[in-house]
This record gives sequence, structure tokens and C-alpha cells, in this order.
Amino acid sequence: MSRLLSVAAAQLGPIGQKESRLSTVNRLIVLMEQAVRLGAELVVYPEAALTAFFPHWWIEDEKDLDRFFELSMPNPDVKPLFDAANRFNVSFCLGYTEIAIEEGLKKRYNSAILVSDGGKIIGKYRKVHLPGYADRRPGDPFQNLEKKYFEVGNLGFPVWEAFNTKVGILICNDRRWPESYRVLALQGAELILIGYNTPLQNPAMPESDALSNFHNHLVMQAAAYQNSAWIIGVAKAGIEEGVMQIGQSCIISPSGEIVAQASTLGDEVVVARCDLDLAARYRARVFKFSENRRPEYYRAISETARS
Ligand code: CDT
Repeated sequence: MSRLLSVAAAQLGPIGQKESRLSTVNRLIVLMEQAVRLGAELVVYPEAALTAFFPHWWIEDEKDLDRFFELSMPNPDVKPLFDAANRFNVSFCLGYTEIAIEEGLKKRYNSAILVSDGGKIIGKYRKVHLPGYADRRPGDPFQNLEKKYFEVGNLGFPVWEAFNTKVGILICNDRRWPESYRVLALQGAELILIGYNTPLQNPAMPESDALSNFHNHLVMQAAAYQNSAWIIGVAKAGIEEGVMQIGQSCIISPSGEIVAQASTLGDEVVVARCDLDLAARYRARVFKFSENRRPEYYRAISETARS
């Protein structure tokens, strides 16, 4: 008997700066319902799926900043999504921005949770690779201030047993780093869930703007193949508060092929039936990590590498 899992990439269009949590959570529930009608057992939402992607703006006032963050999960605003998951008997992965009090100090993270079909949190990941800057770039068409607003994630790269497999989460810029996928795959992850908010433009390197969509798929398709894993990449797309964000949400097989892809830049669901045994087959027959990797060779290099 194959291990089959139907997964939905639930892409979001833009979220307005002033859009209420009620409105956004309703959109997430509509997408969940569509996904369930298409047979999905797991629904994957984008990075920071409850708000506009505020790291694109310089925000000085702490109260203004706080309104983009969640203090607990599920909180009363987000509870209807958990209730819907319970009602529809479907699991979900949700990106959101989090305030945590640690040793009496207020910390901010760019986080994502995996929630079971009973509405229980299975696990949480906090983004490790934070792009951009901590300072303002007045000449840029928009800001990229993740280093100002977030701490580097302190939960490592966890993998959870669920859906008859092992699952890991990455968040946006993490997907550009081969190490992110590798540490999940080495722990046995066969399914990797990724949400992103990716501007079409990179003010630090405008000459690469025409390749933004290509690079998005390049990194995830290569990683799916090299790590023998299913990858679900989900965008918040479209023009959000003046910033054009790429779409291309997709479901990628361990062969590296895209098996389902969104065709719009708005709220849209695509579903694919993922054969988890295909991940196991690629791992056993093509790569055999335990037999063929050469960690002793890599270690010497990673200990000295600086750039
Ligand atoms: N949210 C996020 O991590 N965005 C970054 C933008 C970097 S510009 C290339 C990303 O890697 O998509």
C-alpha cells in the first residue's frame, strides 16, 4: 500500500495594511474549504499569512509594530481557522509573526506552525535565515527589514512525525540555502513545507530581477531532487501596498518536477496527491545518504569556510 497524502498549496493574494484579522482569517477559511473539496488532507499557507508583509516598511512606533504580531496561538482572532480545521478534518501549516516572552524579554520571530486535523499544534519552526537589513535604506523602492524586526529562530530545524511520514518547515529565504533542506532531509523529512513573501524586485541586485521567478523554482526543484523530498512552496502574491510579489505557488515531487502550480497572483488553491513512497524510493535507489555522503570531507570545509 502506497503512502499517499493530498496536499494543498493555498496561495494568498495581497493583504492590505489595514485589513482586519477577521477578514484575513475568513480568506484562509475559504481557501481551506476549497482545498478540502479538492480532497486535501493538509493545507499549506504562506509566510506571515495573517498580515501584510510589514518588513517592507520602516515602523518606529512599537505599538504600530505590535499589531502585526500574534501574542499567542491560537488567539481569539485565529481560533476560527483552528475550528474550521477540526470541522473539515484537515491539517494545516500557517506562517505568522510571533511575539514571545523569553526570560522576561520580548522577542519577535517569523514563525510557522503545523496543526493537526483535530486543531492541535504539532510543532513550530522559527525562521533562521533572515534577509535584508536592520537599518533604513532611503533610496530603495521598499525596505527589507527582517533583521530589524525579527530574532534569528532558536528552535533549530525540527522534524515531526505526521501523515505517516516526517515533515519539516522552512520559511521564505530559508529556501535559498541548501543547508536548510539538508538538515531536514538528514533527519528523515520526506515532506517540506515552505511559505514565502518574495518581491519581484531585489533593490540590492536589480540585474537579477528578471530571474526572480526562475530562482524561486530553481532552488525548490533542485532541493526536492537532491534531498528526495516533496516540497510545497506557497506564495503571498500580487501587489501588496505597492510591492509586487511573485506567485508561482507549487507542489514539487522528489523527482524535481512541478506537479501542480498556481496560475494567478491572487487567492488560489492547487492540490496534488503526493506519493510519499516516491521520496523513500529516490532516497534508497538514487542517493543512499548513509552510504554515499562523505561528511568527514564536508566537515573540514565547513569549519574553515567564512564567505
Ligand atoms: N521574506 C523573505 O525572506 N523574502 C526574501 C527576499 C529576498 S530578496 C531576493 C526571499 O528570499 O524571498
